[in-house]
Amino acid sequence: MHSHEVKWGTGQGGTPLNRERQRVSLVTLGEAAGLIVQPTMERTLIAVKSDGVQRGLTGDIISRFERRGFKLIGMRLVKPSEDLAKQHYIDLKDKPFYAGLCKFTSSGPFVAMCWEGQNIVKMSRDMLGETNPADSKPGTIRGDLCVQVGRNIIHGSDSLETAKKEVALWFKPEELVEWKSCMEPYQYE
Ligand code: DAT
Ligand code: MG
Repeated sequence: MHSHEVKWGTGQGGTPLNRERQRVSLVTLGEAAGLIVQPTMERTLIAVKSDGVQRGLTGDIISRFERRGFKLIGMRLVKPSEDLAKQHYIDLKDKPFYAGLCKFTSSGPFVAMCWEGQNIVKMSRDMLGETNPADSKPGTIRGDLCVQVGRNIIHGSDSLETAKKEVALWFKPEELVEWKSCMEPYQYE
């Protein structure tokens, strides 16, 4: 049966399968009309930078993402090459702090992680706080755990497009693990 042939209501087509088809058709119609916006499942790059690792904050940071209900699908502890650090921060290449930033980043250790969840790009940026810890609200990672912009302990992709690029920069496809979380039915309806 094509979706436009679905009989609405409880009469004909009232089997569970048809009811599910009707629901899907209604959602599709709602989306097309712009009435329903489905949140998207996204992936993002979160990294504990060398200052965060040195200060023993890796566990706290991972814990916040776990407790929020996001899913870890990739993790690597690395000492990045200076080239990789430069590539990672390429958008900032004209900033006066670029060289120092890349040098500091490549000193390692650096914990690169890929996390997955609905709307995770924006939600994780909110969890990080502002770039400058001094502007970050208590309760955020930077607002709770650090003081200065050059030692702000964590990286998070700032848009979906950046996230795709950054996850690909730090992870080979086979380093990302597809797994089904047993918590999912209690996090997403
Ligand atoms: P964010 O890490 O919040 O995405 P960004 O991409 O603008 O911020 O900058 C990347 C990193 O560069 C940032 O986490 C710390 C460093 N940085 C930014 N602005 C700086 C500044 N004014 N002085 C020193 N380091 C800075
Ligand atoms: Mg950034």
